[in-house]
Amino acid sequence: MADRITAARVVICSPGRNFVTLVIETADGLTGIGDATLNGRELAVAAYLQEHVVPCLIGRDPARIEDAWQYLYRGAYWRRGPVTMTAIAAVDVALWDIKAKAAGMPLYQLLGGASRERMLCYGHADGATIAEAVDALVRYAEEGYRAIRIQAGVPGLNRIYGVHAPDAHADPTLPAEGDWDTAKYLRFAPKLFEAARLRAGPDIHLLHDAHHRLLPNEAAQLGKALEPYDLFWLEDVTPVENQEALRHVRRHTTTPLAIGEVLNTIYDCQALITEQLIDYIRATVVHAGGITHLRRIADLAALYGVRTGCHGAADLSPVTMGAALHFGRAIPNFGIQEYSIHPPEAREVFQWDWRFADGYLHSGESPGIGVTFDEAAAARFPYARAYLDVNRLTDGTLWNW
Ligand code: CS2
Ligand code: MG
Repeated sequence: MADRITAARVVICSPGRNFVTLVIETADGLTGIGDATLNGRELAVAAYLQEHVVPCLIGRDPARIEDAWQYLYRGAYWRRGPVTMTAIAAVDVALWDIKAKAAGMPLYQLLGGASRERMLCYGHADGATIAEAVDALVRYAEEGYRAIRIQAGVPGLNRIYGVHAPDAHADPTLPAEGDWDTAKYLRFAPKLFEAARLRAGPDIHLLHDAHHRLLPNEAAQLGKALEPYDLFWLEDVTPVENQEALRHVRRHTTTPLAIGEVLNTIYDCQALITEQLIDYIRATVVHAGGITHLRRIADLAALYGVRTGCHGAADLSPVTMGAALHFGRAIPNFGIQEYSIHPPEAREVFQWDWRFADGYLHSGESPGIGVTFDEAAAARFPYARAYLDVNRLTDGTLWNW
């Protein structure tokens, strides 16, 4: 007799920051969990799941993961987008968690077994000044990181992505406002990497996130200016909706490009990959439809020499990191996994068996995705509305953050 989904519920909690978790239970006594966190729009996904998806899950055979994916994608009629694909991802990961537990295997075994023993990862070295950022870089290198993203404040700018000024804003429940000046940034960035490469030496992989803020030719200028510093990747050089821009950037620089953390279906990634406009695809388990869909993206990328570089900021829950590491362990074209340290309170709600050692992340061997979720503990950390920053140019123009 096939198993049946008997219950599914959405739990929103805030152990250091907001997370949305889907819990699915079956008649055979199995429980699976999926991350449904969309930073700054958490309740949209929670409502999508609770009001529109959960009623359709009860009674379904949890083993039919592909059918569930197709049911939720095609059955919604309204397709794609971060809210829909994050909701589908949460169901997908929870069902893969259940399937692996039913098989008594760590998830990577169901995805084809290990293609590697460990996954290269990168941490975030941030600082208000070049000196502070490079000092942070050295600390990460001393901790064993082999790949480190470095972001620094830009002189004359008060609050930019990756470097948050203190007492950011009057009302913490509304978006704080960052400020931006591309000319200042383009003059500054090469100095940051000259100092970083000097202190880090030639072997540490240096990464940088331009965070969607440059126009196409500015992106080409930056990529070219950073070529002497041999970056592992330059991320989100320009807003990814305009993929024509990447053709221009690619014509002017060989600095490796990584894009895709805001993309959520293979269709959004298709031109970037098939025209080899990028070197790493950043789409992630939680925002790109789960294991089932991200595997399609990774397989397309493998045909074109594009490797994965999955998003892994702290606003993606430990559930996503667990699933991502099983995914990364199995696929042939794994590149690197972003690894942001979750708030310490998260450990009171989520327990995980993956671990960091010597610059790599190691998935665990427990059945499923290797993450557990304590709903009683979650209740101690109630949701509180929070937003990502918005960004303005110095003349007040609303800009990309
Ligand atoms: C960033 C993220 O980690 C990254 O590459 O782009 O920190 C991003 O700003 C957040 O995940 C948005 O919620
Ligand atoms: Mg990024």
